[in-house]
Amino acid sequence: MLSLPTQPDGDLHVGRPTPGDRALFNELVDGIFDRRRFTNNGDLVRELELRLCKYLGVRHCIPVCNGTTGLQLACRALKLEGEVIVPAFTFPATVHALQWQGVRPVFADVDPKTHNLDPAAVEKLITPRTTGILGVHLWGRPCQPDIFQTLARTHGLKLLFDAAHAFGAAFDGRRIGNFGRCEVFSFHATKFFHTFEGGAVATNDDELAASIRLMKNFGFKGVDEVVFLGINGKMPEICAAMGLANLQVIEALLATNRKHHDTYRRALAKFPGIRFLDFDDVERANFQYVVIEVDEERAGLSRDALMAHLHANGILARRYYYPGCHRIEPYRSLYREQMDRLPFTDGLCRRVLVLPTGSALEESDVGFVCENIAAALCKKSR
Ligand code: T4K
Repeated sequence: MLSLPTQPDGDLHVGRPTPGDRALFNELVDGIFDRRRFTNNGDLVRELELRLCKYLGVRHCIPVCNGTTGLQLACRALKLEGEVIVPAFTFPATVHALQWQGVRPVFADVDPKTHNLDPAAVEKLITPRTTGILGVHLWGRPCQPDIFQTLARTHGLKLLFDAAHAFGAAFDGRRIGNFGRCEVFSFHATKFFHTFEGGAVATNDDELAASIRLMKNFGFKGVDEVVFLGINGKMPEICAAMGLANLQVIEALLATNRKHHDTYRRALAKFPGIRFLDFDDVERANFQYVVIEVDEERAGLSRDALMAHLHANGILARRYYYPGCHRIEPYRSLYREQMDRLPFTDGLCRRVLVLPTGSALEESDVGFVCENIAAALCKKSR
């Protein structure tokens, strides 16, 4: 027998995964073994795709091995080249997907109120070299996809979205997955909806979907006919089983996230220097991240001091997405001239702290985190 630790390593982490419907998962895994079909577009992957399409109301939702590969496939299938405008306030994978394809990322600043890409800042950066806009629905809140669609149409640009955080979110009554030329989800274990590792490219464009399907399977059209350059972007059956088990609990998880978010807000919004994001009526967020901004002057302590206090008490809050993609390699070396022109992004990188949430936390855990934050703030203001 293997001797592995059986105790959980603490649930007060940002990113604790949801186990989904475990009985269904186990049943599906038995089926995988019975059929001996482990990967290569098996029954469960096909079933997951059907269910995802139905849930999102989209024509195609192609499962892939992770969100990063999904972004790379999308960038390549859209033939992005030259320059593409993208936020720097995002996970590195968003920008890596462009650079990996030899596309120059041009960083636009974000709106400090929403944390999402600012359309006015994007418009100012459009040049004859621009071929596309890569928006990010940060924290699972839609990033004004209607405005970006108009902007892309006006300037003849390709528009795609990194929807890594936004599964289950909607804008103006339409689910994320239906905007731009395509939208890419991450189904990583830390995400609202996950497949352990995984992702999907959602699109209503049949031609684009056909080339992504070929590309994610080495370019194979038939059993031994390869029609163009591809990679291995396939999702295995075990991951699809997790996805199907998670789809069963998605509404309950959304309700839990919403409840935790509201509890945090009720307990903490009264403290000077702590700000929560406000949500618009046209947006349906999934609340998978509880994001606060710590204004050092008004709060009496810095974001980093608050984070250190929480870590010392076993609460693993995270300062996503510090220090911003413009300040990490290879971008800070390659694009020095872009470093100091993102004041709102830099401000958020100094102030934002993400708090633990999700199904691993009880209401009392959220209370414990709030008490610890309150204690740190009160101590400093005494
Ligand atoms: N675009 C955006 C905007 C993204 O946020 C991401 C991924 C992508 C694209 C790329 O999608 P993928 O290729 O990953 O599908 C984590 C995730 O690894 C990453 O997927 C995610 N974004 C990012 C926001 O979070 P780290 O570096 O923070 O991971 P790590 O290992 O520090 O884990 C975070 C916390 O979660 C820890 O406190 C431990 C906890 N955890 C994690 C795992 C994996 C668990 O408790 N159990 C687990 O199984 O990036």
